[in-house]
Amino acid sequence: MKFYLSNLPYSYNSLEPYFDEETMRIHHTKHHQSYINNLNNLLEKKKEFSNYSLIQIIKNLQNFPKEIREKVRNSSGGHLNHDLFWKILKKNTVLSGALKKEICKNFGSKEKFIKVFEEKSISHFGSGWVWLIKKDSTLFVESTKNQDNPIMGENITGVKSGTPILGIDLWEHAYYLKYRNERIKYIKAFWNVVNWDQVSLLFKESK
Ligand code: MN3
Repeated sequence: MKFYLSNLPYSYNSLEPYFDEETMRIHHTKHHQSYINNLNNLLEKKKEFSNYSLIQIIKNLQNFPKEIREKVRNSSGGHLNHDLFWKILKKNTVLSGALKKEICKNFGSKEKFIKVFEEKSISHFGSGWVWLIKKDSTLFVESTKNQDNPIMGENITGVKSGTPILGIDLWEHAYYLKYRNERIKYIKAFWNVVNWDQVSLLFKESK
């Protein structure tokens, strides 16, 4: 097996009461695991891609045969998106420093950024993700469908590409056990578990 599920850097109950333990456990061990299993199964049949890293797969989807391209797109995106999502979750961190300055420069204030991000999340139809994306020297918010990621490129996702430094999972499996049909409550709760230290690190590392 080429790709595998990493342990979370925290316990399943550590984001309570905002993200509940049962959702975190199922989301990580079942949903994320199944994207990895699907990806490994697809690559098992296509040995010519066995030396591709996850990023190489995602950035070169056009190289995959048409009959498996959509499946590779969904499973590789699902793996990468969840890896990022787990990393940017932690309670009790504060937005500060260079990232805060950049968010204020691009959106006006932290509050205005949150408003833009929430509006994008609320208006997104169906499953997908909303991202804070860095591209050159700007930050912007975009949503992608299903398990697409902004690094796949505009010709695949239909939205402006760039490096995601923050993202929210808008699939029902991310919130339905606790928040049921009230996606808005989950989106509001998300701000209590954003790991701003990690988002700052991703901001600094991305070109
Ligand atoms: Mn998910």
